[in-house]
Amino acid sequence: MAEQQLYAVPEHWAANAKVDRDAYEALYAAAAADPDAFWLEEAKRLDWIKAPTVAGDWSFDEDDFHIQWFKDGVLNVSANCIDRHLPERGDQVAIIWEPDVPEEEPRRFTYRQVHEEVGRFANVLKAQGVRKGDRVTVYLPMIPEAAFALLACARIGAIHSVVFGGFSPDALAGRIQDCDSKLVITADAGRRGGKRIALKANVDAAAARAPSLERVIVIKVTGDDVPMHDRDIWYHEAAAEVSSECAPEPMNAEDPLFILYTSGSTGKPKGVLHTTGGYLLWASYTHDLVFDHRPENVFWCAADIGWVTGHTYVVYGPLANGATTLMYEGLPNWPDASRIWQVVDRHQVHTVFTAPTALRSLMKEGDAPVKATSRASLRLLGTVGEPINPEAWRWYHQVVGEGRSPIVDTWWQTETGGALIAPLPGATDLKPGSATKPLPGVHPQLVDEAGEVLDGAVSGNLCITASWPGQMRTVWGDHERFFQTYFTTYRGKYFTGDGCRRDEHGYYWITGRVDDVLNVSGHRMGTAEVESALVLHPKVAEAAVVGMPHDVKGQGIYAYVTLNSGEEPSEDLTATLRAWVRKEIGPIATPDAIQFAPGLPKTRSGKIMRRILRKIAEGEVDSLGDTSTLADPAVVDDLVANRQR
Ligand code: 6R9
Repeated sequence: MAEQQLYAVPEHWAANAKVDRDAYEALYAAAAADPDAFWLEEAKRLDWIKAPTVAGDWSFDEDDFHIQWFKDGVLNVSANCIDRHLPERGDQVAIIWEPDVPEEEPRRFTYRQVHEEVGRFANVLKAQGVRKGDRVTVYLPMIPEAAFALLACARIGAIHSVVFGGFSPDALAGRIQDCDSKLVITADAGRRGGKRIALKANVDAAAARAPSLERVIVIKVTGDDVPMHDRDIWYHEAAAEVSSECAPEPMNAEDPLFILYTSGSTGKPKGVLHTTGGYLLWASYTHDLVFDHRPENVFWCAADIGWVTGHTYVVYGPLANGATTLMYEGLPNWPDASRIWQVVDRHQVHTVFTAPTALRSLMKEGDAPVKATSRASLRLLGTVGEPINPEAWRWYHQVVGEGRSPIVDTWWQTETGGALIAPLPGATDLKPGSATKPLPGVHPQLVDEAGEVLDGAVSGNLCITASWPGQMRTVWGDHERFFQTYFTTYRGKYFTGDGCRRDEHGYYWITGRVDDVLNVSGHRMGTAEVESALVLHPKVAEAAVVGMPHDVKGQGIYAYVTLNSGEEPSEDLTATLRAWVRKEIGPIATPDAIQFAPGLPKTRSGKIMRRILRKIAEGEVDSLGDTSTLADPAVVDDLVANRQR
């Protein structure tokens, strides 16, 4: 099989890597044999105010359910990401910022400058009454101030909740209310691909539906004219009033660091909570191992800070390790398909870490835009967010990387804090499309539907049997939902929601979600969220949403819509409903196809049979399976006849 082709560790990597094959095996064995000793030793990579004496204290069992790591340790995340580097690398560039518009000048901040900026930002927050434990919502474009805002929250012990700038006012309002946040940090507007995103206007619209909101700090980015209300203050004005000296707050390892909302298979998005010590350790550990971190290398994770990848690999991991991290304001294919590789040349980037969807969209433009650039500085490539198809993998490896750079395909989730299954560039032979093997300290297991453990080369549902420091600790405000969602499908195990195959070499191949979560361009989207948005429209009676294969996005959104009686399907209505969902949730949730259906396939008990809807959306109309249990089997013929392409 072509996918089984092995790409051996390149010689220069094998000879020079921090962790080679033997070292990986030794680390894996050590972490399995004595996890507590292993993690207490690893914890030394952080700077503790009080070093922990215990590592993991956890149980996934219902009677005794709890997850804690390093619980008697005290530290501050921002001091770990900034202050402790000052003696040795105060003048090293910590953050390179590349603007949306290529003609504009990049900005660079040394660790010393980041220290000042973060101290000042922290004092602005304090002056607004923000205290340890308060929630601060961050709704910003990819600007350096976004990193400063996160680190400023961490410095004073406030809990940040970043909301992706592409989310609608409604989605933003829901996320402000859910964690009862009183303060939002935003910008007048954002810039992406030459377009404006009206962030401040969105906050104003959200405020009407978010009564907890008291204060909005506005960063001037575009200079757009925005109305300022009583609750609004300009960041630059507030910053002029305060000093840049702010002592970091001592935090217990289990104090919350941030909330990040993510989609599940049911209900509203969940506020995933990560805590201070375990999360930072996981960010540092995985960034170091998976990317073979060296302080002299420029590291570029192209994710937005609105997603967990941006948290862990733009901000926390690299800065905890004293790296130079690149933040890019814009889009991968704007102004043209050379942009990413031009940025690589401009900043002599060593590692690029991006999503398969971005690669597929660039691949469509051919090799010329890549070959127009040098990329001589590139040594390591990474992917995250969704399975990478072997074709895109090979293009990345051969055309972008010219065969010399390993690809680290990192599998993980918002819930896991950082990578769990990923190759190490100097240790792991690669197979295109496989995230390869678990990191030391990670214990994956495949189970069948009944929960039977599957050994050897098999496919099954992916569980993790033991806690790791970067694991989420709870769903904000709903600990019961945390337990129910992740620990009841297979008792005593963390269930990831992913299907997975393990091959004869023990390599893991993630096959995608087995629940009702879509992965659209690497973004998680609950089918239930899109359905709720659709049925809010006055003409819609019922909606069912499934995924469909999509060349660039990986998965597209296919919506079956039943209209209220008296309403007629039309192309106009299709456009209206697409715009409606965009407005309700955000552009990433826009349905790719809408099929008007007089009825949906339901069992006699009224349950929608999504299996059938998925098959039709996928075009597999000849393998619909058993439809005899349907209340009205005839609806299927109509659905098949009117399938959207
Ligand atoms: C980091 C992130 C998590 C879901 C996850 C899985 C999919 C992520 C992947 C991958 C195959 C990879 N996923 N990385 N699938 N190979 N390397 O993406 O977090 O947004 O929470 O999404 O993404 O299905 O369950 P998140």
